[in-house]
Amino acid sequence: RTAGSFAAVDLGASSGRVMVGRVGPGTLELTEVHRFPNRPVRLAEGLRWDILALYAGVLDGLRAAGQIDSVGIDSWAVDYGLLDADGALLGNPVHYRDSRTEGIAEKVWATVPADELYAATGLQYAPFNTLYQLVAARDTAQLAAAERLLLIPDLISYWMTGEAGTELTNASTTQLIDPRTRDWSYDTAARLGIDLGLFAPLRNPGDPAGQLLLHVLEETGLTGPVPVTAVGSHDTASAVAAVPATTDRFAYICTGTWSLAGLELDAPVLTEASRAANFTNELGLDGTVRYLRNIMGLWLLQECLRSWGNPDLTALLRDAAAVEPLQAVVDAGDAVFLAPGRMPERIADACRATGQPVPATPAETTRCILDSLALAHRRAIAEAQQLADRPVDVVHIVGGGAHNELLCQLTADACGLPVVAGPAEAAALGNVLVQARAHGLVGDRTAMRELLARTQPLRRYEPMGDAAAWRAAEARIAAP
Ligand code: LFR
Repeated sequence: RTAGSFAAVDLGASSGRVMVGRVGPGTLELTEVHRFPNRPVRLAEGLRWDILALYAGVLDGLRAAGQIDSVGIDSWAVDYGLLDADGALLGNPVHYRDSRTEGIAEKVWATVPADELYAATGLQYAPFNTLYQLVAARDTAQLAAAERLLLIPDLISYWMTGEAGTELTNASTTQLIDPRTRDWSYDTAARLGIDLGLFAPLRNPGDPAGQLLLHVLEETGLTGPVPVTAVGSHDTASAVAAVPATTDRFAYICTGTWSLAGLELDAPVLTEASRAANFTNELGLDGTVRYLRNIMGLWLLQECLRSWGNPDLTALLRDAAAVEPLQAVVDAGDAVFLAPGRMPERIADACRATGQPVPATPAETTRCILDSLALAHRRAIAEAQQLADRPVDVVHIVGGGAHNELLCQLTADACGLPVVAGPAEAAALGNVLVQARAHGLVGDRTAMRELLARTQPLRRYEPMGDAAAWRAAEARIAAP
């Protein structure tokens, strides 16, 4: 066999899609066959994912995909569904932006101090790490009734195949994995009373993950057997796998709802300085570590667009490009922006609190957001190089933000490095390539990246402008 078709199910925080990748000798083509909204639902009990709507979208996508050689599933990280002893889902999975984890970290750190937690798991502090979610859920009727915990892509995979597993790259975002052993951090779980028996056995990207069940074949019109292949089921792991780098000296920014900015390393960085800088060591393909920082990302803009009644984005970005640069910036890494709602007001508040001019129009607010993201990209990439002692010559921007020319140019300017933008559908491409590799159609990670660099349209941005202006802007939001 020299060619194959692979369906990539890629679920993001604001939309899901099913893409079909055709891989042949030296060729890689991706087609979107179905896209559907992901609309979280606010209930009295809190913010929930509409997981059945997502699964229905996945099935629609597979029906549109036509006959394929395999399916792979990736999604956002950390969240999960609980199953009872009969294998039925208990309730709607809780959204990572739900407020149930407020104040939980302090409770956890009283048992396992933050520095010990970092040394054991290498994970940044984020209130939504699965570990904090599970501590927040302690004593709930739902957790007491649960026999199984499946991370979101593993849940979708379980519904399609009847087989339960825990894919490693996504497991690494739970804060219950030791990035050195790439196995559970048994000690961390025991100290916090978290039952690791809830988790299904670990599996690696490329592992077989079962076959579509009969009723799934019927629903989708596919002819069996159709295997499901484990991929980097954390979307960011799949996206990093699809960074079209042609050198080792690269940094990446995976842009979408979040900006995930950092480096691909061979080993975790678990120093105190790294902890203080809140860098995370998530696991990637083939024993790599995704050493990166979470930045609020285009969420800031998405939430503003929602408040403004969804105006035309192209026009807004054109107007933002004409606004005077760096008038006001906010700390795009600040967790104050995590929750939904009132985003233009919250950005204005942050500008006011740091004694800067308050953006008055949507164009000014948009410019403030993009300048702030570029500044946060600059900081993350500078600090990652320093903390890991790994200098880079180029920054790759993959994911949805690769289409945002202003963001790409500002990032090049702020970092003082060339930016190579694309592919926008990196997560789906990484998903497809891992399946293709498991089916013997592509070589190692380097070969995958060469194929991407040769086949995907990329755009290069050279740094321009005034480096001192970015340094000055950074000083305006630096902690006192
Ligand atoms: C990006 C992402 C990030 C993760 C966040 C929450 O889609 O997966 O990597 O930190 O969502 O799960």
